[in-house]
Amino acid sequence: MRHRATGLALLLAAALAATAVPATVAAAAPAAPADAPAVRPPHAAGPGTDHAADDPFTADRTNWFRQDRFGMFIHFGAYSNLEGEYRRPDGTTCRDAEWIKRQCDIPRDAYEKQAQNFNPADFDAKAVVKAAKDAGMRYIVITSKHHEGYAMWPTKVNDWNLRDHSSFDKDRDILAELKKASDDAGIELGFYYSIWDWHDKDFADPATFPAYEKRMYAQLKELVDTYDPALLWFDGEWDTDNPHNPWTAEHGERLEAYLRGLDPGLVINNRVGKRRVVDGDYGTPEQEIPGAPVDGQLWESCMTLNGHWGYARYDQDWKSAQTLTRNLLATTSRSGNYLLNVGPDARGRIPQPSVDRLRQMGDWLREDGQGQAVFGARYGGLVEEPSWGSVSRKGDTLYAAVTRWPAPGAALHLTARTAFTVRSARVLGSDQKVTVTKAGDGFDVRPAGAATDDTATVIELAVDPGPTARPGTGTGLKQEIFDNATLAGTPRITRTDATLNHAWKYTGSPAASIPADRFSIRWTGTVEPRRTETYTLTTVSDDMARVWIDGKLVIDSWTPHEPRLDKARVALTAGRRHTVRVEYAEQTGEAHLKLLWSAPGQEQQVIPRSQLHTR
Ligand code: FHN
Repeated sequence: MRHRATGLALLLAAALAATAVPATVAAAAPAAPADAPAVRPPHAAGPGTDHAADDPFTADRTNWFRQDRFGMFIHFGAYSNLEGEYRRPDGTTCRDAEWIKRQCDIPRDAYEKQAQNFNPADFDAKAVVKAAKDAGMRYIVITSKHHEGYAMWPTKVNDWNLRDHSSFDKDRDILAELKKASDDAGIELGFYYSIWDWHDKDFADPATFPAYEKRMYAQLKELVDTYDPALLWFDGEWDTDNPHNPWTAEHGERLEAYLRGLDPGLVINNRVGKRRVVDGDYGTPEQEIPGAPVDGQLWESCMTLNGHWGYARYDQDWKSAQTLTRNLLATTSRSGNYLLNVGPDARGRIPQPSVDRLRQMGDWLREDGQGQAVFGARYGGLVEEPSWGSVSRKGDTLYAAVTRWPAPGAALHLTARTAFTVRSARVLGSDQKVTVTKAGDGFDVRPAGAATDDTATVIELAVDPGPTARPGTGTGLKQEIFDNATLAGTPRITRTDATLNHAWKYTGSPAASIPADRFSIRWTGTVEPRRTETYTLTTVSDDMARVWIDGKLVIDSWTPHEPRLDKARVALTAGRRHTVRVEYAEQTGEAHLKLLWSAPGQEQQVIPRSQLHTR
C-alpha cells in the first residue's frame, strides 16, 4: 500500500530533496480557474514556481506504482448498458462499445433514455477485486467518467450520473464499494477521468469551457476527497472535434498543479496535459508495448483483452493467457507497467472469458514463484534483450523468462551490456542443472532439462553486477541564473542547485525575482558516477539546452524547441569527478529542464544530488 504521508510532509520532503539552499517549496500550484471550488489556499503561481516536486523514477510517492507492475483497467459506464449494439429507429443496428453514442450518432435524448434503464445490480466489488487478485494484479483503475460524461458516482455537480439517472439502487455507490474492497485486499485504486465530455453543453465552446472546467475541478475534488484514489488516469486530452476539444497544455498545467495541491501523493498520467514527456508522472502507450525502456518518463501500457474497452457482446476475440502473460513479462523487462482491461456488461458482471484468462495469468505468476520476474522487477539492463524471451532484474538477480526453449545441449546466449559475473543459475520449478559459461560477448546458459511451462520458463541467475561505489556526498551543482535568454552579463542569482529537475512550465521560473520568460541558467561543477560504465545522459528541455562533460559538448539542443528529449552516451569512471556544464535558455512559453542518467547497472533517474558537486 502506498504511503499516506501528509501533503505538507510530502511537499517539504520533495522540496528538500529537489533543491538545496534555499529549500523552496516545490510544486506550488498556480491558481485554479478563478471560480474553481474553494480548496486549500491555491499556492502562489507565477515566477518562482517549480512544478517538479520529485523525481517519479525514485520518489516514495511513485514507489508502489514502480513495484506493482500489473493493474486492472475497468471500462464501465452508461454505454455498457447497450452491450455494444444500438438498434436505430429504422431497425438497422450499429455497433461500438464505449464510443457507441458518438459513432452511432445516437441522439442525446435517446441516449439519456437508454441510460435511465441502466441497472448494474450484479456489480460485485469483491468479485472484481478477487478477479484482479487471482490475476496477480496489484492495482485497479476504473472509469469514473468516460467521454459520454456520465459519472459513475453520486456527483453533486450534475444529475448525469449513476445515482440520479439510472434504474440502479439509489443507496449504492459502486466506487465506494470498490474502494472498500480494494483497501481490504491491499489493492491500490485509481480513477480514469475523461477531459473530453460529449454531454456537458459548455464543453465544446472555448467561451463556455471555463464553466465546464469548474465543474470538472469540482468532480475531481469529489473523487479525491471521497475515495482517496492513489492514481488519476486522465484521457480525452487530444485535439479533436465532434465535439471540439479546447483542452491545451496550459489547462493541463493548471489542472496538474491543482490536483497535486489537493493530494501531493497522487500519481497522475501524461494525459492530464497533452500526452507528452513533460506531462504528469508517466507515459501511456496504448494497445502496444514499447520495445525498450522509455526515456524521460515512467510508462504503463494499457491493453484490451479482446478488441474493445467497453463491453461488446459480439466481440469474442480474446487474447490467450499465454500472449497476455508474455506481454506482462516483456513490459516488466523494459521497466513498464501493464494495465489490462475488463469491460463489465449491463448488469455489472465481468465476462467469464476475461475472468478465466486473468486467473490463468495469476496461476503462472504463482507457480514456482515465477511472479518474482515481475513484481518489484525492472529492466534487465546488464544484458541485451534476447530473441528467446525477456530478462528482468531485481537487485542482484536476473530473471530470464524463456519463451523459446533451446534444443537439448543448445545454449541460450545472453549478450552482456557491461562487465558482470554470474554466480549461479537455476530453473524455477525444476532441479535440473543449469551451466553458465562465458562466451563471446556474454554468457551461454545451458539448461540440462526441459522447459517447465510453455508460456515461459524462468531461469533465475544470481549475478555480481560489479563494483558500485557508495552514494556520494554531493550537494548539487553551482547554478547561475540570468534574467535574460542569452546568459549575458552578471548572473542575477548564484546558488547551489541540488538536482537538475525542473518544470517551470508556462507560469513558473527559478526564482520569484526571475520572470517566467526570457531567462537562462548555467550549471557548473562535477558529476560523480557510482559505476565505471557508459552512461546515457538524457535532457528533457524546453526551450534550449546543451551539456558538456569533461569539456566536450555532448548534447547540443541550442535552438528553441517544444518539450523534447536529447541523449548522449558518455564513458564515466566510478569515483572520478567528471566536470559538467549545462546551459539552458527559456525564450517564451513552457520552460522545462531535467538531466537524467542511466547505464547498464544504473536505473534511469534524475541525477541525484549525492552525485553532483559544485566543483
Ligand atoms: O477514447 C478512449 C478509449 O475509449 C479508451 O478509453 C482508451 C483507453 O486508454 N483511451 C481513449 C483512446 O485513446
